[in-house]
Amino acid sequence: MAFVDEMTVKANAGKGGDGVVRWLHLKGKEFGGPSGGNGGRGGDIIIRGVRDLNRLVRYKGVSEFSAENGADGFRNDMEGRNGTHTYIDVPVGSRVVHKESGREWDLLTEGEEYIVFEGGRGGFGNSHFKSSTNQRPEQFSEGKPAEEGTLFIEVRLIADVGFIGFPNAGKSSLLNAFTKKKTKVAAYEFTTLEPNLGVLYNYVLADIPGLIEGASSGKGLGHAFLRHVRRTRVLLHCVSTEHEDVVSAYKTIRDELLQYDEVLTQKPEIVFLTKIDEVSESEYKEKEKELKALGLTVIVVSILDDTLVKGAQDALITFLENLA
Ligand SMILES: Nc1nc2c(ncn2[C@@H]2O[C@H](COP(=O)(O)OP(=O)(O)OP(=O)(O)O)[C@@H](O)[C@H]2O)c(=O)[nH]1
Ligand SMILES: [Mg+2]
Repeated sequence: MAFVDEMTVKANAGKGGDGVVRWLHLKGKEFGGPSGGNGGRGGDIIIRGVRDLNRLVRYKGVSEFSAENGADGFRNDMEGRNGTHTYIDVPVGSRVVHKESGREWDLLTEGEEYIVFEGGRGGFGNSHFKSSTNQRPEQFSEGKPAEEGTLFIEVRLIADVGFIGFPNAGKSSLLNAFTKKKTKVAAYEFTTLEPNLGVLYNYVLADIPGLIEGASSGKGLGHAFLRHVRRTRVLLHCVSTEHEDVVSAYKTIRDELLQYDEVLTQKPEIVFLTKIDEVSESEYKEKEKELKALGLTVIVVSILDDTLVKGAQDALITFLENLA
């Protein structure tokens, strides 16, 4: 099933139950006192972080979440039942935005929860209004309306390293080489259509779809999936030796990052010059030199060479450790 990493839904908490007007019926007494109970509280809409990246798929086709209304009060001063809360479970890493007010919540740990829309308070029954001067109150109040609005939910993966680069740069091949993943790899562009996570020692690596020039204006797969590298500590930028001009290829991707959000360009970055087996030694050395001249940390790699793969992996770990 396709990965769903954003959705917009309407949600409404439960309305409070109404208070009621009731009278005590006591044996032998014609007029008992007031006994109308208060209404119950309406249920809340609560967002909660869960460790299930694919959770939003389950909500496909759901356009509205509602919490239960509070029940009206009863006779004998009985309060109406509170409405049940409704939980919206979102993958850990998600950001939820209340569209109307702009309020935001980040759910970074499992079980973390926030009330986004509060249920209405129950109204008062006539018992509540009893006083020395008002022995037989006919008053009651209605339950309060509930909060409601539109939520935009966006999944942002939590990973240490985000793989970025042109399609076909060898990102997924490296993820597979570094971790036990068996992500699809193929000799055409946009093989990867949704993010993949892998684990290298204690580090989580996130491989995302490729970017191209103009991705920010919708070219290729667009650039919305860059949300998945927002929370990463490090960018691993793959530049293939197949580019005639590696410096311009590098800068094209950097520019797309900038178009998406400047914050991404401020993350520590390590550059992998990939597929060095595709060109002569002097050629990749020249490309490596050109990239290094930009002041970048550059590691050369080919997935066909185990020693280079191991070296690149160690370089990445060292890079991460030096940040800590
Ligand atoms: N010769 C050679 N081919 C490689 C190397 N790394 C990857 N490839 C091949 O390059 C092609 C693309 O590799 P992928 O890992 O799918 O590239 P990607 O960057 O994930 O591509 P997208 O998912 O489309 O963005 C595949 O045919 C790989 O087998 C390498 O070091 N040397
Ligand atoms: Mg890929």
